[in-house]
Amino acid sequence: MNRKKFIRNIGLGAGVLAFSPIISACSKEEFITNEDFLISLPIPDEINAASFSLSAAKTTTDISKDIRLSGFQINESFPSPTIRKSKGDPVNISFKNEIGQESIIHWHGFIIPPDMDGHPRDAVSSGQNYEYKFTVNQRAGTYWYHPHPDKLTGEQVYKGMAGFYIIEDEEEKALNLPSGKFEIPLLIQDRKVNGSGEIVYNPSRPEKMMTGILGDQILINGGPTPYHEVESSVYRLRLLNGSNARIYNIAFKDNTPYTVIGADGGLLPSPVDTSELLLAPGERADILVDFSKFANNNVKLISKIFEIPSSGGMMGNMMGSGGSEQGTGFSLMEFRIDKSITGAEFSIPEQLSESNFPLRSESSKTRQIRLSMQMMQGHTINGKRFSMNRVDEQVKQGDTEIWEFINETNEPHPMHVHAVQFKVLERSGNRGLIPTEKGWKDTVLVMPDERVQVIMKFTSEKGLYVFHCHNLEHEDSGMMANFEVI
Ligand SMILES: [Cu+2]
Repeated sequence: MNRKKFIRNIGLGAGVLAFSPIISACSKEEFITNEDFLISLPIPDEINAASFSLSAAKTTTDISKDIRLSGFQINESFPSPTIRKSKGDPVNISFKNEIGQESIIHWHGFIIPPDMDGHPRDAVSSGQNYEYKFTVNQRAGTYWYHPHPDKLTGEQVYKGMAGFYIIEDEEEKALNLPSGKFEIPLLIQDRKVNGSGEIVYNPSRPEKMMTGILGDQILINGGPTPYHEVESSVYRLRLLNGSNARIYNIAFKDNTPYTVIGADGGLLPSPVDTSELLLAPGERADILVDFSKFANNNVKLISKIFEIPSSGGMMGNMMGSGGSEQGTGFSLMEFRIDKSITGAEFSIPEQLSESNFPLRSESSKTRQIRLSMQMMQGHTINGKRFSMNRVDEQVKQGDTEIWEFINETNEPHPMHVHAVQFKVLERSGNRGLIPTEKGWKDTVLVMPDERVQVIMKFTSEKGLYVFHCHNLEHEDSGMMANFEVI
């Protein structure tokens, strides 16, 4: 391995002081970066057909000359192929499972019938197929797909099964946003690489029980800290955090601001400029970046250091075999700007989409969803671990409800509700709402001690769906629950 890794210590992070003297002996790493940027950014192939197969099988691939992945691939592709469709297009997808474990695919962010949603009870054994037939009748946006079997989701996503599912519609097309080579999907994942250069799924006990698996090797679209050549003009980056547990704070190294135009469920009502943005596992952000604004020719997209109040990450670190704690800074990739090529002028419209979020006054009920950690039990929702056939919540079809996620643990939990898009109403504490929370969401980050209220209207078909933490080790250890639309 000839990769250069720079780790700089800045002493104790503020969060550490809450712990015992033994634990406070560790220091917070400010930045981990691979400065080589040797690999050109891979762009996954696109599927546009009305009928197609997704065949999952065991594979071993060299993802660089130093790093090998023995995992699972869909259609022999890592990451999985990007599916791109228009709103209203019917689709027939045959999922063929040949990975040696049970599996099922979930279409993250879609409002589709319960037997199409990839509920863990629909998992099929290896050697079997699952046939999907549905129509997506919801807003354009950056959605994605990944496996969802009970207790095995973390391993299967980690080993390579995850891809974009992009939906387009007329409202979005009318804006003429950057497209073609000016529209770049970026799937961000972290991985642990062992001494022989193998990516292995081996969460340590503290990672399983507390932090989720945390690695120090960043992969963008499966490429280790890659580079990408761009022109001196405006690009649309579709960011997807497909990591099991790691949260990123998306920024450019020189702090150049960018414009957030979309979130999980598509375009925001209006653009928001920022220079950093938290993106938790499962979340997406659509951003516009004007590369003519950068002073240098080479700019690094990074995850900027951030604090998590009373995070258990240090504990995971202390007990060995985990990657750097949550909040550590990382280089993600490098953009190389060719300043001699300037694209067409693009001015960002002041209004992007019509906002018709549900109002507080329309809500018929407020449900409290307690996220807790119990001795010998692990992570729970309202005191219980997931049980396949127990119905935990019932909601009336057509009703609008407020759900209040209450984090009673010292870990962050990105909470995802299937079959709806919601609007974040408020968050306790100082953080307030972040730019992506001005739009439609299906996953919301709930930090330790926070209470976050979201409002949503249940318009999906009647039946059983799940909601869960999108830290996949938390999900697999039981932080998931069933809700039934009646
Ligand atoms: Cu969690």
